[in-house]
Amino acid sequence: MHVGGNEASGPGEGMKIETRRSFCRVCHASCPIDVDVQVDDLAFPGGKVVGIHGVAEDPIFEGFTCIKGRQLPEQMHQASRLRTALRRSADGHFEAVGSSEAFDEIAARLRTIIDTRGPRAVASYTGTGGYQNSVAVPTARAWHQGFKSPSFYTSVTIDQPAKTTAPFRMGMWEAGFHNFSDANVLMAIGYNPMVSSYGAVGGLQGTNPFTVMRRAKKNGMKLIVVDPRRTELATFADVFLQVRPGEDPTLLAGLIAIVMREGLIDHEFCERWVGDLASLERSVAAYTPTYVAERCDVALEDLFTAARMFASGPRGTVGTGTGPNMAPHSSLTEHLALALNVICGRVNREGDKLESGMFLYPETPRRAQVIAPRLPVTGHPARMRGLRGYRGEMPTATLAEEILEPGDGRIRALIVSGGNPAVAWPDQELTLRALKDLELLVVLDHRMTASAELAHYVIAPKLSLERADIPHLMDRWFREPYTNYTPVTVAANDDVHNEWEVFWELSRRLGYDIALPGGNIPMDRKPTDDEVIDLAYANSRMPLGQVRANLGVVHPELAMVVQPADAGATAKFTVAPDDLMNELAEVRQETSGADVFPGFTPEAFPFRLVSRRLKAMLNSLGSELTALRKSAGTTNHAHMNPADMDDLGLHDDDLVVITSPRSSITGVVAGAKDVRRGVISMAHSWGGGSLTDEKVRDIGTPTSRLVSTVDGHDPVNGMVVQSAIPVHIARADNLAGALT
Ligand SMILES: Nc1nc2c(c(=O)[nH]1)N[C@H]1C(S)=C(S)[C@@H](COP(=O)(O)OP(=O)(O)OC[C@H]3O[C@@H](n4cnc5c(=O)[nH]c(N)nc54)[C@H](O)[C@@H]3O)O[C@H]1N2
Ligand SMILES: Nc1nc2c(c(=O)[nH]1)N[C@H]1C(S)=C(S)[C@@H](COP(=O)(O)OP(=O)(O)OC[C@H]3O[C@@H](n4cnc5c(=O)[nH]c(N)nc54)[C@H](O)[C@@H]3O)O[C@H]1N2
Ligand code: SF4
Ligand SMILES: [Mo]
Repeated sequence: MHVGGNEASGPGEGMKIETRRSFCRVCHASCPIDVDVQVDDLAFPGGKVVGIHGVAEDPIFEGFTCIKGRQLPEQMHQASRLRTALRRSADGHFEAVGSSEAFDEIAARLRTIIDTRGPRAVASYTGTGGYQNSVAVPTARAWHQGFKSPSFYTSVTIDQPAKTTAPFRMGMWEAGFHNFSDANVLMAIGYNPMVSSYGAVGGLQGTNPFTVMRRAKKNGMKLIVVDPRRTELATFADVFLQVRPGEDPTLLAGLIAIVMREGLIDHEFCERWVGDLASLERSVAAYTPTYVAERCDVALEDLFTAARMFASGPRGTVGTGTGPNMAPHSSLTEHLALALNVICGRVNREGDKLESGMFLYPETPRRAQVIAPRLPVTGHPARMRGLRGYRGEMPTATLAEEILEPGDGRIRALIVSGGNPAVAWPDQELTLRALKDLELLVVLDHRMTASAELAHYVIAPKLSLERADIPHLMDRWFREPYTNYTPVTVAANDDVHNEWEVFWELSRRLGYDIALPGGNIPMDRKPTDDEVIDLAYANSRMPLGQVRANLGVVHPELAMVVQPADAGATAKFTVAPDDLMNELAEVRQETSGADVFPGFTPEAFPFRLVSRRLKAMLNSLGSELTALRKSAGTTNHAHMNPADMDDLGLHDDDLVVITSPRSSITGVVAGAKDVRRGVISMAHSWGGGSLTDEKVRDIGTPTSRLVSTVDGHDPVNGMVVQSAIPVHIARADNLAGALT
């Protein structure tokens, strides 16, 4: 303990400050932090968070934090933070209510719905805010299993679901693709880790991204970036393909065709492990370099350079991010990227070491062999579009219709755990109608969001520093076999709950069990966060006691080493499955990716709206925090190339109406030379729960209103088009004009 503040955190003289080690959970990156806690303020018996610092001695983060994580003091203690449960009264007002009373009432309503409509009628949706909590998803999932309700949803199915489904269909390499750490080349298609901390297969993750990228470049790594916007990542690129959005399947088919025609593939590897190489070669044949260069609008020479640079490796991967995974034909794109890795043999071989320790999950064999392809989509049927659940969850793009569509199994109750459907789910108009139609909507959020405003009950959550936790997402992606853990940093002293506690409170009242891998959560007494973590991660490769004793430690001796293939290993990759190769043939007949929208014409919708992340926001979170609002601004600008603005007679700060085949939003234009022509680049999940945009300059507008749940949906995983959306842009001379 020391007395007095330090300059970085700014607490005043004479305060008693304790510095406690934790890690940030505002986003998934899990940056280690030192938290200055004032312990002598009587108004904060659990401790007051007054400063956040990076941990310079951490072996992989080296002191890195971002602007969002540094706002934890304000997030924890700002006046507008919800600290008690709220109940919507008959006249529409919210009133504070003790959470115990709220849980009694919610459980009673759930009882009636389950008894009269069946368990399917009760759904939950865990969003990004819940996902950063290591026990939220396991508990919500197990809660549903406790009363046999299949209606478990998360934001993953509207994020990059092809990341789940495509590897199953192609087959997986047990030892994984090449690591980033010793890559000679990296091809990054539509992701931007410098802002998002997201890094795709074999890609750069958010662990100190700028320093790590500079080092990799210094060591000679070649970088190919494919993005309609010259992103922060693209500034490091050796080759930058500033593609037309929505044309990634064409680009990838073209790259595969060049690599195959020039004999640059790994023949020996393909001979042994690929079952249908000739079919792939036939399927990409029509994607000639001139056709591809023209359709994607990249220089022919750059296309060849990228293909040859990637193929010469010898180590490194191609990976995709949310851009192409939200554009038309997302499963096909993801598949072709994986196939390019496979035919170039970019997998870990016998004796190679895996980069991440994957300490929190059960140890599985890591042999240099293929896990046979299989269809992953075998879950409970959705009632829409012939879709099904996969990996134990249901596709979120159907949830609004599951609520609205009459019939057996109709969803009547929804618990939202750290999500903001009103601005994030595809088709805002449909989503708002659905949320208002529910018999019971419970939202677990510390902010009064557009979704919370529609709830019957809002439950106030513990925030990250009030919870014990493990970095369950990064554990698979850390660039080294690294462990971390945080105990509770400051004790909560309001009527707030960890996500697991909410499901536990309801289960106790309903008489259901929550069965986790290590056993049932005790119902006769309230366990601690740590006990629940132990139950949820009971089969971890490293016992959790050992994880807790190793905070921010790299364990080189525990790296997994790839074992030889079994003598009888026969499974092979399917790089050219019939359905996807048929889709590839259809793509060749399109004029552009936007053809997936019925009625699309290039004249009616000449622009493409692409999605992006902002460094000072996390989806809809951020504008309530002073420094983030100052950095991000109060609207999600429609970033446009100045030459396009000139053509349309637009100036910075002008209002425009952006119209897609589905709907319209109003936007505020900002000139951006880094955006290619014909494109507008906008962040998602802004705005509120109104379909008119009079507050566009104050709160922005949600791009999700432009999106349809039907047009261009993926037949396997139900993913919809949320980027590369065809749009028309017209100047709105005043706001009234914009609203017509
Ligand atoms: N058009 C379009 N649509 C998109 C996207 C796009 O790019 N374009 N992106 C998609 C993607 S990738 C995603 S992930 C989704 C995002 O969809 P959501 O995850 O539903 O949206 P968020 O705005 O991230 O909502 C997270 C909420 O969690 C709350 N929260 C933060 N911390 C905590 C906590 O500790 N506990 C609890 N209980 N709550 C907390 C925040 O206040 C916030 O309201 O949107 C998808 N929709
Ligand atoms: N600071 C910050 N960090 C975040 C988030 C945030 O909101 N803010 N959100 C978190 C979430 S929920 C997620 S899922 C991850 C996402 O992480 P990323 O996938 O890295 O997300 P973005 O930074 O939006 O990068 C997507 C890129 O795709 C490009 N793009 C758009 N359409 C296309 C297309 O059709 N083709 C190609 N080739 N490129 C295209 C965009 O221009 C953009 O540069 O980030 C997470 N991290
Ligand atoms: S990148 Fe920023 S928000 Fe994400 S964990 Fe690190 S400090 Fe927190
Ligand atoms: Mo996401």
